[in-house]
Amino acid sequence: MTSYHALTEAEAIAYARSIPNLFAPDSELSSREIGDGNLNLVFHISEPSTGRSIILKQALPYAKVVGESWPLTLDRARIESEALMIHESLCSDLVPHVWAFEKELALTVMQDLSDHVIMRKGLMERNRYPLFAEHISRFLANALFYTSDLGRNQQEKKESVKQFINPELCKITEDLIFDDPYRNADTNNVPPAIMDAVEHIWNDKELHLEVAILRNSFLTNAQALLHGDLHTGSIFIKQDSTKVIDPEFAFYGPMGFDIGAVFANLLLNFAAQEGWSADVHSRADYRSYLLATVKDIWTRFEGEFRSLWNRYGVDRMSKTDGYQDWYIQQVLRDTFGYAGCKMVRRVHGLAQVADINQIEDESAKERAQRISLQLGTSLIKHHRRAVTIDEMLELADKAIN
Ligand code: SR1
Ligand code: MG
Repeated sequence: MTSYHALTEAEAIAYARSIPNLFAPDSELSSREIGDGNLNLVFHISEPSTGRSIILKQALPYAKVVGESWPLTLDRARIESEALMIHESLCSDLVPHVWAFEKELALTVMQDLSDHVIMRKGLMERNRYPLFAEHISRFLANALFYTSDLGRNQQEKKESVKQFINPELCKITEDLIFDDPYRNADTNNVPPAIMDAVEHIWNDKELHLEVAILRNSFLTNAQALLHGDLHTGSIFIKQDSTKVIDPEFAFYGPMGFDIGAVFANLLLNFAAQEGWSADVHSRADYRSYLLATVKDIWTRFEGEFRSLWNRYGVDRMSKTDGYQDWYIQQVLRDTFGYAGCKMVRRVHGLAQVADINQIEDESAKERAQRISLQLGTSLIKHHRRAVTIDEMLELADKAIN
């Protein structure tokens, strides 16, 4: 058995060659390390003679974004490959296929999606994806319903909760999303121009209470198997296809955390529009598209989730009159709150977003940061009162006016 070490490109090629039925044993293969995320090595292996290609993703024993001083469990590679396989069993067209997982090397062999782009990049180029709302709402409804106590035998679900205990990756979220942005933490990366707004957040006790409530639910509410990091950098997209990747943060938590992550990242792009187009009409138009997408996703998610519940619900008590409406309302409220937390952490926390940070004009960047903080904090403060998705769109409109 090969003991763990970070693969070189030559070793990645040798490993790819050893996988049965993928490449001819003597064929020419080339490898490029293309990982641009915060945590892993990603090798793109291709066979020029046939055009065939695969991805080898290897977890590093530390967080690449910080360096070797931040050790990180390799078990996240197992979690990721097992979550991908569950997602594939529930919505096979919306995730990459996993061919193999090598535990010792923390290495997953999966479908190459280079014909797609990372959605964050696509949104920064202001592309539109007409099928995205249908795709992501179907992914969310199926992945969340069938792994919850509504769609699954409750004892089997508990076994699955055990399988996805993910303490180290959850700790990253507990700190970077639900703690550090609300105090003067060393991990923060505060843009000097908005120090006043950030200090306001550090001193806002009403806000801290709402964040503590959301953090409590993240810590304790094992509602469904979450992707756990469903931002637009975890989505590969093209006009007719969407693929959800990278579920290494997967664990059982509150459904609204995943839905909120998608909305937060659409809204961060919404906030950044003044940095990406000088034309008032065109950015207003793209902002309307982003808000319409948020509404479309929620509406479709709710419809699909209710329909799965009505057709395939396994729990007698969940059929009690009024329970489904109450449940969906709680998910919506969580979605508001987590969307807000996920916006705030991307402005002055450790890991930020290119939608904002790559804006060249300093005043447009500052405006994007301020809009994101304004909208993020208002979503958090409003979350326990939210009744319809339209309120999210209204808060977004208010933040830019
Ligand atoms: C140390 S990891 C920083 C961030 O990158 C991941 O994508 C997660 O969002 C995490 O919080
Ligand atoms: Mg990731």
